[in-house]
Amino acid sequence: MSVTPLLSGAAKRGERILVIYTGGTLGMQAGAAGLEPGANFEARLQRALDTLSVPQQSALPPFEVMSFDTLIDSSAATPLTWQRIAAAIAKRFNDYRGFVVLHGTDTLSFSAASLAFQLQGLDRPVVLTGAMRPLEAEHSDALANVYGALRFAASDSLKEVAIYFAGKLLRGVRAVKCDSEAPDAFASPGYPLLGERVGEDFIEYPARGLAATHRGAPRFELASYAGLAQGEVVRLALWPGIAAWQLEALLGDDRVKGALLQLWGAGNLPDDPALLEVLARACGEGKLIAATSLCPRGGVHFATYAAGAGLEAAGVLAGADMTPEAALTKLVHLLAQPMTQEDRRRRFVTPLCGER
Ligand code: ASN
Repeated sequence: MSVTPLLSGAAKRGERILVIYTGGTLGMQAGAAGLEPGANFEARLQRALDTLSVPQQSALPPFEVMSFDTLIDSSAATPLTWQRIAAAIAKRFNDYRGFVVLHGTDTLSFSAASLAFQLQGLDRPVVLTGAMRPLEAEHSDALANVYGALRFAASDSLKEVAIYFAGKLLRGVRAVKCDSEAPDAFASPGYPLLGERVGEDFIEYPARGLAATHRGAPRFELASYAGLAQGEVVRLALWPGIAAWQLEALLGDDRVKGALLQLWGAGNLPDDPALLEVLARACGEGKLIAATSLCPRGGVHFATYAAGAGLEAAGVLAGADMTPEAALTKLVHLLAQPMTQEDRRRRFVTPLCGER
């Protein structure tokens, strides 16, 4: 991994932003089988930035670019990818005033959520962005997204993991991809915007930032995710007609250490005691099982309906209004930590970085 200074001028390292390029459509070029991550990214980015207006160029903070050795379509990301991005930031943390991570959009919200758990207590911005169209494509959103991400990454008041996309600054651990085609592809259904671009202004809403207790004093948790990258945490969304043997087939495997269930509405599942039995058995075996809602807004509250009342007794953890991304990456993160199962269960229901 090399770090190339761009627009560095006389700025000292601690005044610069580090841009970490991991792959994704933003930097893709046509290959034999379709779009694939392209090389020479630094030079291509510089060419694109040269097309910005003079006031925009002078508003850009100085930055350096670092490219991952293996550039991926983010559909190929695993928990190890999340670990590598966090490690790259942690290693250089004190050398830069902020970080921009360029990432494919398909799993960008998973990486953002995972970074929020690994890089707890941030005292500077970590902003992820990507694009729906490659940098050199017609009507590309790539340059505008990189420009906005750099502007917010230079903020003195943003102290958390955020996503900048299509003019919106979202809390990373609250974001979901909600469109597979339009440029405005991300939303945070359970939390308001942290900031936005209005014309040439980049506005922040600091009152919506993380509570002081959750930021300003870095306390990174960088455990190995290697085991978790082998499929130890699974995810299952209910469907009408789901049978207990199907749940058992997924949760009964010894290799499974944790699971995210996506339930109906406020936390309901079909009226079949055998389903609850499978869940109770898995929890009893020490598996970390959590539930969120299939609805993008609201959350799960097991006590609301009789249909959900058995879940708590079975040992299932309520994910409240967490996104599936946040709940799944939190399960991975907690299972990677050297702590007791009781501590994992307690921390799952405790807000760690604004995720619930
Ligand atoms: N498949 C791409 C990726 O996630 C999609 C994108 O970046 N727009 O890498």
